[in-house]
Amino acid sequence: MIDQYPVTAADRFTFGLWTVGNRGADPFGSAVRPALSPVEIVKGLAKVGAWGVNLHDNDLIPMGSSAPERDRIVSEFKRALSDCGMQVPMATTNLFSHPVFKDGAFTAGDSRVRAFAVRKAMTAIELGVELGATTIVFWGGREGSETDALKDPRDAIRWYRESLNHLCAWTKAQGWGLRFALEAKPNEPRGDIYLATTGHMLHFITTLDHPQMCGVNPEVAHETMAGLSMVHAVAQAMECGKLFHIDLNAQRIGKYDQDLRFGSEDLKGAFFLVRLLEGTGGYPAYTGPRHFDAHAYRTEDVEGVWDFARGCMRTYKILAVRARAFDGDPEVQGILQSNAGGTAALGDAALGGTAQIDPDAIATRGLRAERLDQLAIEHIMGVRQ
Ligand code: DIG
Ligand code: MN
Ligand code: MN
Repeated sequence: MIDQYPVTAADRFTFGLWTVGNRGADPFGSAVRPALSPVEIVKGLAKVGAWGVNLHDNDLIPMGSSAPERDRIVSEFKRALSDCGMQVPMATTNLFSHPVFKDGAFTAGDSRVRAFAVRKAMTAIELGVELGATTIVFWGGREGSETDALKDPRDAIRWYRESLNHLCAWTKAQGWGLRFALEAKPNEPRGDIYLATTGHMLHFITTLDHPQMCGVNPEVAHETMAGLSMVHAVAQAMECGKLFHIDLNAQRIGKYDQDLRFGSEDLKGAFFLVRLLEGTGGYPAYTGPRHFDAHAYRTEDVEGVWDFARGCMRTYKILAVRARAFDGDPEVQGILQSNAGGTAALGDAALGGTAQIDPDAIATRGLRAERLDQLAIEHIMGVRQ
């Protein structure tokens, strides 16, 4: 049977080494799957049709590796990338695993830790550049608190800014043309994480010395954990030109960070997110990588991991077709057009015409959102072409 949703390099699907390399350990149980080497992951992702692979520094190079060992590992990885035609569009730094970061990295109260974190990030950025990355993600997993008795959040934010300002200035001086994408999360592993949502990050960027090189990396699970709309977070980032990267996965509200297969929860939210990214609703499409920051269920063996990876990409492709069909549906367009009259830009004419506005008549008008949403549901369910 011909696959109607073939994955191609043009889809720009990427996975992190840590995603398909996740061994299924959780806070209550040890690993259930064997470790996959970075080279095995590159080969496996190429086989399922991914375009690229992302990494934290220590996903590839164990902390404490000697320079010759580091060079050997990188050389072997680069050979696998070349053999498989895989890209490395994004790189990031692990600023959360080592115990030294227990009170944060860029926001640690101990300035020696902050300096160590900035130096580690600089080394990770150099690795990313060596592998061809153009985007550097910063996820401040340990930048938070369990008790605010320990430090004033204003000190933490100031230290965060100081670290990023240094990294922006240093990176710009190298002439690499990199962009930084800041990733928000409301909690876990810290009780509360500073700059908890994409909205917080968008404001924080405006306070930096080099805001133009900084954008956001919203994640479905993280906005959902905060009880917020990922669609609205991404739309706001796109509207101000700050969607530099995106972490796609799935999440049930009110739970720990599940990092589930894309589209496996809240299918309607995934549909409207894909509609934004694909630009079928009239605004420009997102042109960056479609990165799946997710992992397979603990129940899975290695074959199940590749089922997970295929599922992420296939669901995205199916929803992209459904979104195009939805926006190409004459009945959908008819309802959208019937509501388009009130979207004229506010101006003298509109304000001048306020005398003709009959608020009571407008208040009684129905918008046919029920029919429109039913059409969306039917396109998602595949019963309407
Ligand atoms: C978790 O959501 C974070 C880390 O996996 C990584 O730093 C970032 C990259 O997408 N997402
Ligand atoms: Mn993420
Ligand atoms: Mn997550």
